[in-house]
Amino acid sequence: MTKSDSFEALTPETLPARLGGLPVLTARLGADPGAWAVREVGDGNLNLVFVVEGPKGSAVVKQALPYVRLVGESWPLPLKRSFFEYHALTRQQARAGKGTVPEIYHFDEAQALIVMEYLTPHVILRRALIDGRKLPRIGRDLGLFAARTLFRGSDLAMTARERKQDLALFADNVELCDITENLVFTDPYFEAELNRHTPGLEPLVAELRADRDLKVEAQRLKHLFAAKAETLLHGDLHTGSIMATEGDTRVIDPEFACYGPMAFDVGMLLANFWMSLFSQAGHEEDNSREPMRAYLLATVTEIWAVFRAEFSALWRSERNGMLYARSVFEERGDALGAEQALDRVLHELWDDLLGFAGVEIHRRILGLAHNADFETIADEGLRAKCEAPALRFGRHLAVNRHRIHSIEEVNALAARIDREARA
Ligand code: SR1
Ligand code: MG
Repeated sequence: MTKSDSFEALTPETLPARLGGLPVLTARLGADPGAWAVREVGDGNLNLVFVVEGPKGSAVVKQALPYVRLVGESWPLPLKRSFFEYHALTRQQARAGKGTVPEIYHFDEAQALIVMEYLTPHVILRRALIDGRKLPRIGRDLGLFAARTLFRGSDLAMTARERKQDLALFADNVELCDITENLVFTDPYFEAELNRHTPGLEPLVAELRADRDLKVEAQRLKHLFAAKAETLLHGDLHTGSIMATEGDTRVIDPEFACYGPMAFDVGMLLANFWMSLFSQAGHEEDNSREPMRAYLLATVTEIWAVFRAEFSALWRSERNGMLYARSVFEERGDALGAEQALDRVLHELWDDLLGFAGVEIHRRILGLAHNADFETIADEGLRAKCEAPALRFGRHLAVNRHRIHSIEEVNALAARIDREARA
């Protein structure tokens, strides 16, 4: 990690001269920066992303901007988010394993930039799902990633001192947490200034914003997100934060990392697969997306099954932290007690992830930051027809989360609501 001069945003033209002296880059790309080809490829809401290719190899340079790219300079955002992203990536790699996130080559705190592996021929998972591509590994890889990062970043695995020190480090990621707190849990449920929705949804939007049970549940979930500092979250684990090929899955972009409830990451992740399901009709020609729908639901089932199995295995083998101490259970001959406690923890996680999934769906359709699954449906009438059942499904999850018992039940409901909307 190095510090250099005061912040200045890179451009494709200035990058070779400004970073040409970095040994990590010259070693990887070639010694002559004049021979590097640079292109800016950032299509997210916040940052600059450059792909740099030289005679010997390639790298990505990601740089934070002092404002929200999606909105402009009127919404300032601190550069320190790249510090949290860098630290989250190092922890995720340690907890989930090498090859689950991009390899980090260099971090410059003052320039808010991270130099990392260029993932190629990877594609953003969301884009692949829009295109109807079925990537066979993602269910297993994402279930493992979530279980390992969430378990190993919590008091189940860490000592109290270790976790509290880490909690203190990430507690300063205030502004990005604030974005999540407002954009996910609050803005969708009233006429917030930056909200927008597809024309035609007005009656349903009004119904949802007048729905007291939904509003109370969304605020209970916000309370949980803000108050339950259970583990280090990725914080923005949607299908746009995943790059994949047929044989490899990488999780990127953890700048929203903060301590929060385990269920948040899992809920956001599953919500994005369900949204993909509801959006398929907008990308379909001649009923061709039926196998894709089956694949999406099977992937949801697999993520949850792999997550549960891995979390349970870690509970049995690596539960050496402050919580649910072995001295109370196994070491007293009460292994069954530890299993009972595991069931309770998983049950609570399940209830909460459904709620987080519900509000994530709402905010991607009603709030500021929409997702490409729906946004790329050019015909607004068709888009609204895809979004409306997703909104109803999200409402059902958020309000009824304590009364839903299995992933099969949720998937069957999603499939039915989607089918009926297309009939
Ligand atoms: C102003 S940032 C909007 C959204 O983009 C990011 O990807 C996060 O999802 C955030 O909520
Ligand atoms: Mg992002």
